[in-house]
Amino acid sequence: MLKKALLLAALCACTLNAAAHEYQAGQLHIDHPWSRAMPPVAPTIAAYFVVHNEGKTADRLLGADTPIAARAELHEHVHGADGMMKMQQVQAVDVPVGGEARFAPGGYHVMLFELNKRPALGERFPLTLHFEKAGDVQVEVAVQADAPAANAPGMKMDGEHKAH
Ligand SMILES: [Cu+2]
Repeated sequence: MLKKALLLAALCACTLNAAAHEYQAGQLHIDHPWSRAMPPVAPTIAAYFVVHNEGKTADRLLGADTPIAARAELHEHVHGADGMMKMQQVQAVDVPVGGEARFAPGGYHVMLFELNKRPALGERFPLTLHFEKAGDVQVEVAVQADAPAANAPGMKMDGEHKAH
């Protein structure tokens, strides 16, 4: 019953905001994959999304690939010793039971290199996520000007508000 209500809320959000989309893959729920629209000269682009684990076993995101880029890497931003933000590749990102893996600007992201196509604002491109347990999950990444509202109706399902 609760599940049904949440689903309806999500559908309503989709009607109001055409860009909102989400995916269910077994115990994993993937919210709104998106990428910031970049100028055509940008050498790389980044993809963001949130993976919720609604099951009873932990999973891990091990990698990704997309037809629009030769290479996709999992990256995180870290504070360097000099106080500057820099990014580095990670081999896997945990999706804990009852928790989430949050890919967002300033944190984890899927970085795409050697682009053979630059999707324009308003377009979507396919991205396949490789999970250790859930296997391969294909999502569509929406190219938009700004980050999605984190607490838009239907987008936030765990009622959790993080300070950062
Ligand atoms: Cu990066």
